[in-house]
Amino acid sequence: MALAGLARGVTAPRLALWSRALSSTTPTLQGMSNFPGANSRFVHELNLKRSIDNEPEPCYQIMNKEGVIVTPDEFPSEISQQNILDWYKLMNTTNQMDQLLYNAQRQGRISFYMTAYGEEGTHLGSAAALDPEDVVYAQYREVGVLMYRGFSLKNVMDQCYSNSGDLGRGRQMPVHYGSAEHNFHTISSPLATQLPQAAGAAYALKTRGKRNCVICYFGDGSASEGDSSVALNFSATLDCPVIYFCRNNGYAISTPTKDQYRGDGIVSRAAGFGLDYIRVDGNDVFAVYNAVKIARERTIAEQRPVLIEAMTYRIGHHSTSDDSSAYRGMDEVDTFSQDTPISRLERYMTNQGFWDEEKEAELQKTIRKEVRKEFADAEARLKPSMRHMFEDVYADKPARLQRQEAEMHEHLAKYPDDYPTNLHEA
Ligand SMILES: Cc1ncc(C[n+]2csc(CCOP(=O)(O)OP(=O)(O)O)c2C)c(N)n1
Repeated sequence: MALAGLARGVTAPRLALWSRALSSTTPTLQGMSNFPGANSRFVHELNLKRSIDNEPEPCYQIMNKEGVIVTPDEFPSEISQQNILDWYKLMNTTNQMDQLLYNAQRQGRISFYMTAYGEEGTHLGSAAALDPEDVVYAQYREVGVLMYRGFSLKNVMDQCYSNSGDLGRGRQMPVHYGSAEHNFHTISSPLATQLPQAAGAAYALKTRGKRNCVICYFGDGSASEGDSSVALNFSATLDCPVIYFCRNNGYAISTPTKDQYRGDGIVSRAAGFGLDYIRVDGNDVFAVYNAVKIARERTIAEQRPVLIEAMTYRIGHHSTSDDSSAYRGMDEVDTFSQDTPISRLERYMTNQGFWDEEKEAELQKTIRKEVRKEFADAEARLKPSMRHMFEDVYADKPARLQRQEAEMHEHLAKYPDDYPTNLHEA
């Protein structure tokens, strides 16, 4: 009867159903509170807990800095030597591509760029554990995930050059990749927008009965956006098959993590929202692989979201618009540069006897040739036709867009010397 007074507007039969549902799911145990909001033990000592007394979440690792497998039983036996060589090549390819495109921006040849130095282990380890039909929502520093799925060097270069080969027809800033063919949603600059979208996409997979999941990458800085909490809560309450993959690289541009949060990183938030979780060494590609593999199995089988926090370090500047020497010392960068996902994997391969200096030199030479060729081709390609500016938003172009397009053409015809229209496709 006490309930009746609270549930205004609810008819008696429905109320009876509610109370039956409540009593069947919430056993009234001796000494347990039985509130609808939480079922927990009663205690009789006053104890205002200090969150800093909690032990920090451990960090899962299989391979140490020296490239030694510290827990052989944990090594993913399905990963072949060829897989490892392919991962290593792709990590180095993104590295060389980063160098070239970063410098190209400094020379004014492209407008913007972001490197992923030091975070290659989070890309390859996670991408390899997914199914190609799993849906990716990325932040912007995860190009290796997309390339693992088959997005080519040409695709990358064309996008960064905004040329006629760009799948987005030059309408996005460089590094804002997207590819329907690779189940990779187009990057958007406003931080954390991808997190609630990922929960929604995962809910859609679930309602369609697909045995796939969504993976959503984000940085420690994005985790401070309100959208991040919204997304974690929606994904948990709607039982969504989604993996939230945080790359905790120590910085959000110039804001170090010590100014970003007071809790135990990002992983500690998972339990609060009811997600399963693991913290992993992001520089250990095998540990990342195992973490994503188990997360994927769990989230699909049990329709429970998972949060993975991969600990790593952003070795490069935030982007071409940043000079990180203004807010961090070179000694810190030097220290972290001694132990990267690439150097660790190289040590592993050398320890295992299938890599040496000669092979390394040969690989770097091959990659340099491939990267330079695609770079030169992309630079030589024409820009997209200007008509694309007015396409692809509406199935039928509205009258006002048709008017604007006609105005643009009139304007270009009036001032032909002021616009490099000859660099664009017709
Ligand atoms: C809503 C919003 N606020 C601010 C920015 C500017 N901004 C771009 S990247 C960035 C830092 C993000 O850091 P983090 O999520 O840790 O990713 P990281 O760059 O370290 O990979 C900021 C503040 C933005 N793009 N969107």
